[in-house]
Amino acid sequence: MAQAKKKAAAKKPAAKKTAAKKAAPKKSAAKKPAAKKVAAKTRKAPRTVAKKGASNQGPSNKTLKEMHLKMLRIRRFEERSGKLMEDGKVPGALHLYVGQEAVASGVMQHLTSEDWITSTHRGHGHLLAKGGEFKPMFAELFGRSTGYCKGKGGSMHISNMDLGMLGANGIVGGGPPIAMGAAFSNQFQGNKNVSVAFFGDGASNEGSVHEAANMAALYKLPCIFVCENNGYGEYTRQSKHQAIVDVADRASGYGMPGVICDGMDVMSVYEAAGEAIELARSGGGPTLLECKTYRYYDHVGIRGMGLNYRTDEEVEEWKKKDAINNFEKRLIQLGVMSRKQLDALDAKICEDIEEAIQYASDSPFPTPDQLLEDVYYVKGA
Ligand SMILES: Cc1ncc(C[n+]2csc(CCOP(=O)(O)OP(=O)(O)O)c2C)c(N)n1
Ligand SMILES: [Mg+2]
Repeated sequence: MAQAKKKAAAKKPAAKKTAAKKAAPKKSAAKKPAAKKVAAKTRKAPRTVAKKGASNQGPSNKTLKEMHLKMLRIRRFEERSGKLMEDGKVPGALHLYVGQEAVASGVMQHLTSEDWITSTHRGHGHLLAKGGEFKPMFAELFGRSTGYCKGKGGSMHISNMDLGMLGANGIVGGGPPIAMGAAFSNQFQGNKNVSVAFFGDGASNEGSVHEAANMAALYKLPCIFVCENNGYGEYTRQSKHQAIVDVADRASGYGMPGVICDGMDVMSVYEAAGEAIELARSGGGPTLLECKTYRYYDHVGIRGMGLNYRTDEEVEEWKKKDAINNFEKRLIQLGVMSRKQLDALDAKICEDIEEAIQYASDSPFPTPDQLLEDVYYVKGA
């Protein structure tokens, strides 16, 4: 049903769908306050709320285990990286992805290394879920020549073309136009690959995001716009930076389906992303997928509690929905993994991380003569 609605929406030309035209009569517009007009428009959006939990033909045990592994690798990598930053071992700022693991893991489960993604300033989780390895990731964070970008990208510009990761990005809203361009290239080449743009609720206000979404819908590009709505843009609550509650409501304005899913539930993300990616692969064009989620730590660094822009109670409430804890309970209930197996896996991940940190620490920094290698510059300029 949800699928049918979305497909119907995708078939209609964008111009016919715009609620703005229907709300045009000046008389009623003059009488109604602006807030009511917005509400009327959003009700007409081709938005669906993704169903919670598994469908009848649920994913295999292998898939469930892979998604769990992705989430746990991200959690442990991020917690350890945050501590290293606090200890002064990582130069610069780290934006941790802890709390949002279900989004990257549920989406990436449907992608291969041939599919492209663009990331954000909070990008470690995206790269790990796309197949990133601990050693070159820590090395990159440490600025070493064995890192994914030979130590010249760091946390906020980490990328790897072999894995289809077009880059984390220090420019908020910088990813979607790149993902849209990659989707254009896929369409032009006639392959079945898709690109996925991850961006935040804050970024959803950027002109670059609107422009990319507009073009993607116009050309029916195989591009999925995944908004990770964690309720804050830096230190500003969502209600203080945009007048809408659901970013997915903007989808109708672009001319694409909008879908909301529970970004704390990897199954919810997996299902919703699966439908959107399938639609894009089969030539049905883009989807705006909004994942409602939360970051446990501060905008930067590893401090989580006692912050002046959100309450500790709010953090505790979200932690009750923790994607990993709840999914582990489900895996045990389903008999997919035992507590003992889960603990052993956790210990192995932590061990691999320590080994990777040692590797990164022992790696050399790039030398001054390598300064201009692998970077774009115009000679003599
Ligand atoms: C173009 C641009 N404007 C402003 C900033 C400063 N800035 C860095 S992160 C951020 C907030 C982004 O919020 P959101 O997109 O919701 O991502 P989140 O941090 O919540 O993951 C801002 C405004 C920036 N880096 N780039
Ligand atoms: Mg945000």
